[in-house]
Amino acid sequence: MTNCNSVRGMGLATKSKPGIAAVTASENRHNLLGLTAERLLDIYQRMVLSRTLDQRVWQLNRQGKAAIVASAQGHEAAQVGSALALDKDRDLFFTYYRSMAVCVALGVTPTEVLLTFMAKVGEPFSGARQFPLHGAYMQHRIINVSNVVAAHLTKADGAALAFKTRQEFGVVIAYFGDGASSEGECHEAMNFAGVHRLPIIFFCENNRYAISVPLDKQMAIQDVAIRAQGYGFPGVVVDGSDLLAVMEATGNAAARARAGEGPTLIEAKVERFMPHTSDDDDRRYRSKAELEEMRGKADPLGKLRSYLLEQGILTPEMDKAYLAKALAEVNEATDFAEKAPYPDTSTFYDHLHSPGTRGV
Ligand SMILES: Cc1ncc(C[n+]2csc(CCOP(=O)(O)OP(=O)(O)O)c2C)c(N)n1
Ligand SMILES: [Mg+2]
Repeated sequence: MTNCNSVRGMGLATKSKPGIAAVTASENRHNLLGLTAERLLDIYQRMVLSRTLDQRVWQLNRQGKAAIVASAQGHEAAQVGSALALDKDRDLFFTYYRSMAVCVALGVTPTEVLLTFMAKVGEPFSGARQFPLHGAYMQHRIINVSNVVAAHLTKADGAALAFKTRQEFGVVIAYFGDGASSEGECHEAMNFAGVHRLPIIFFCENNRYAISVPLDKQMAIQDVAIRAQGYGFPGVVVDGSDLLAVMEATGNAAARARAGEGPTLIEAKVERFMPHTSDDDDRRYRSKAELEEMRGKADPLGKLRSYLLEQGILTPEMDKAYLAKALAEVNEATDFAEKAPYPDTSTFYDHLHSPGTRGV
């Protein structure tokens, strides 16, 4: 870590075991994190499932069956890696509109994901009253307060303050984008968290765009992570397309938080493979060449797949089987969600304040 409290990379690629002269990073990386081959394959399958589901929601949107999608394609390693580096039974996940892969990682099923995008009965976040994936799914400890950019960060502080006050040693992770980091509420939340040394991880998925606005029109610095200096806690830059690097950074931040050392800002550099949402046309502000280059360089699935193949953990046959399994699950979920009814108008006032209660 440098003097300015901001680090770039987490050291995984450079660590070596004493006495082993030429240990390459690729031989060692998951062992260093204590991840077994079995666990890695499970994580990879969650990423494959998230990508497959995400592609399906786009198809449903184009068929007029899903109102809107904010895609996680390109963000999967950042989202899945960070979520799975935490304790799903103890921590709290304050997501934002692009967090489909966080939800899939934590166990929200493909059927539930499609029910939320199609606003059908059985939708678990808001009873189909809200934007997809918005509301709360407390069984999975997921809270998605609002579509208002950065508005959830102060609420995430509140949850972290509760953890601290009750001495529960839980950690809050709050997900947001680079554009959100320019909002006043983001600064207020980070300042408060720094002052009170809250057990919170601010997890910024920096995809270089806030809709069509490029990063250099959002901020005059290179890394969002640098901002942590102003609030008195570490800022970490991590390659958000590298699952293992994300898991290490998030694990370290969680350990700091649980030890009472306070917040960490993690900036995961990612690429957004799709337009901002299904209502956006990104051909108006970025070129095909730019997109193709980033898809080649920063595909989290491709990177993890190569690593697993290299390590002999995955074979091309297994890979094919995983994709087929994900597709079969998503097809089954699609059939279910398409047949599911929309909420009956007699339930209009249900779920307005909290799922399962009458709002009036
Ligand atoms: C307070 C507020 N201002 C503007 C919007 C409209 N809006 C929705 S998403 C978005 C861009 C946010 O970009 P970023 O934080 O980088 O997240 P990304 O979508 O890139 O993941 C904007 C401006 C909003 N929802 N809330
Ligand atoms: Mg962005």
